[in-house]
Amino acid sequence: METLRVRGDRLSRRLEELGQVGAIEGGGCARLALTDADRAGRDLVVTWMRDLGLDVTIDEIGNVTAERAGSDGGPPVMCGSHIDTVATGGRYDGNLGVLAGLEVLETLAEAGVTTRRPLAVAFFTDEEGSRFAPDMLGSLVYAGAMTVEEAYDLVAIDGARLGDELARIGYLGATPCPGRVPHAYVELHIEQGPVLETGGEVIGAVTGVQGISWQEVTVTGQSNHAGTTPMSYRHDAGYVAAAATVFVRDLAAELGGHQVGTVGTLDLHPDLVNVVAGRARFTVDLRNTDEPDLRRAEDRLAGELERLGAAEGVTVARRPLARFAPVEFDPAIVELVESTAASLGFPARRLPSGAGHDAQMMARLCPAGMIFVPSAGGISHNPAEHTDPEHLEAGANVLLHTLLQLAGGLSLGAALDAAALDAAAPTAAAPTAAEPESSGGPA
Ligand code: HGY
Ligand code: MN
Ligand code: MN
Repeated sequence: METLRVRGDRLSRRLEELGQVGAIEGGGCARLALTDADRAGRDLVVTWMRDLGLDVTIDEIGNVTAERAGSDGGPPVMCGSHIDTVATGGRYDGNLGVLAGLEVLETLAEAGVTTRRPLAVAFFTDEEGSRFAPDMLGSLVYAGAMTVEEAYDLVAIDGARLGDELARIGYLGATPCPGRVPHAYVELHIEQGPVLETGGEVIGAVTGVQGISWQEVTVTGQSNHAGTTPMSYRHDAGYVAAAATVFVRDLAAELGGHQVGTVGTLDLHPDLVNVVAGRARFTVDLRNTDEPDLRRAEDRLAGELERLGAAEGVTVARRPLARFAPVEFDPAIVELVESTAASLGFPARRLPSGAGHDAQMMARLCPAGMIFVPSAGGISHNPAEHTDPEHLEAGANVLLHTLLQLAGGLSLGAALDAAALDAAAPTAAAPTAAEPESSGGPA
């Protein structure tokens, strides 16, 4: 089994074909969660799953799991990711983890290999969160940290209700949430940053995911004439939004370390050249690998918004959209990814993830970990997103042999003692992240 390898050409072909669904200029994809494009992407991947004879289930939040039987029953070793994208997405973010999982199962079927434990590949609903906040929504519900009822009532940035959209695209499944607890979960994903490429490594053994804080800020001032209103008379919501945006940038520079801050959306009203903005609505994405530092950043921003609001005579309302504390992956899995990469001859390094991933939610249920491959130029959430085919194949081969070792196949290096992993599995509920204080979309 040591010589078993995936078919890199077949993986690349499927990525190319899925990349054509919701294709946008520049070679990227636009498949926002629960849109018609997302449905088309889902239908294509489900067809591939069924063509492989896998047992496909759709759960109450639209997560899709395809399972391949093992010689023993019991909980599967699971892999997967997401196939929804941001509106200006690339063709590898999420898609790689799902299609590489499919490739692994097809490779095992062709080789006539049956693992001891069942194997499963899943795609989770609305991982991106950019249409329906919070992100990692499907895996959050799968992990039992949000009820389906609460999720169904989430409102999108375009006003749609999540439950209605899920039914409309035909993916409101019957399999209950929370989902079945897997034996272990491993996610292959592009790094989406510059670390591996800069360091010359091919594989990242991901140690965890940084904390995420999303909030929507609504500033209400007074629309007024741009020419006749003296500056001292103004209650300019646009100015407060701009000053807050600069503050977020400067705060990240001041705090340093892993602190990052982004104002990614900004909407002014009435949005006219000769009218002082009476209302500004924008979002702030703060992240840090360290929870106390992330809280410090949130508190500093809250204080600055209060100061700006008082000085400009406007009101400032804040609405949390997502809040997840940093997550550490299971050390045994991090070690297994690293040793498997070494056994396959791929230079590897450990690193935290700057992006959120479904694996951080699955880590609440079972031992979880991730495998990264390089992103060209560190670019992602951009049609120019690219990963070299040989890196895609390398990642899929590390996934293949990591899953084989977890599922009781032959080991490449030091076999991971399944009993040790069982012992590592969280007995009490895994330390749950701070729950999103609220997760609705715009009111
Ligand atoms: O926002 C994120 O980190 C992920 O792409 N959902
Ligand atoms: Mn992703
Ligand atoms: Mn993404």
